[in-house]
Amino acid sequence: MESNDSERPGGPIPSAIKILVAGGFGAGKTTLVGAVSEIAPLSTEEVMTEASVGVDDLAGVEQKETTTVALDFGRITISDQLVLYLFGTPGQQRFWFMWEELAQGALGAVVLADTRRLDTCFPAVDFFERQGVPFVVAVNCFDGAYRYTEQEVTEALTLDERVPVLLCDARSRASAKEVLESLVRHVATALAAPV
Ligand SMILES: Nc1nc2c(ncn2[C@@H]2O[C@H](COP(=O)(O)OP(=O)(O)OP(=O)(O)O)[C@@H](O)[C@H]2O)c(=O)[nH]1
Ligand SMILES: [Mg+2]
Repeated sequence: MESNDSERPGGPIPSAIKILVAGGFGAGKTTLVGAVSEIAPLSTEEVMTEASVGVDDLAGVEQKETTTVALDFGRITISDQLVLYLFGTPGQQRFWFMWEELAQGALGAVVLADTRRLDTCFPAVDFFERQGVPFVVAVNCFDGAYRYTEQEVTEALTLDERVPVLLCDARSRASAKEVLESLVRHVATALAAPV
């Protein structure tokens, strides 16, 4: 018997896609995944101890007490047809070797930029450009930090003009959802017209 998805009780099964949330150390990746996830987010936070002094670059984020050592995981339903599985990457350089593995099968990425230390997202931008994974840059506007315009960020990071840049607040579900919706549109455009 032929099965028809749209006749399934509860409607069609949504497509699930994998999205990475990357960026520099302390940019707010774990915060964003936690703010937007509709399931209790999985996180792998460890307390930073004195052993990390001289290893982890805490300049600009001196208040930070924990750090992601493996990944963050969350889920968000965008529509009846689309569910995103979010994988937050660890930001510290000593864990970058995991990015390649986490990127397997990812259709898109959010590069979270820190307004206090914009340069720390360069490696993530570089990584996705090299992997050919479409990404958006979301600038997490920390309180009291300089407010860049989208154009300034595009220029500072020498981004392709087509890469969407958004200002966001990683603590806000609505703001984080907007970032992800923008990414979904960008991925759809990139899939329709690959460069
Ligand atoms: N004021 C402010 N604080 C924020 C914002 N986003 C995150 N934070 C705080 O900044 C700190 C670091 O955030 P995390 O989400 O742990 O950063 P991360 O990018 O996951 O860090 P790593 O995994 O260690 O690379 C936390 O204490 C957050 O509460 C923001 O938009 N504004
Ligand atoms: Mg984290």
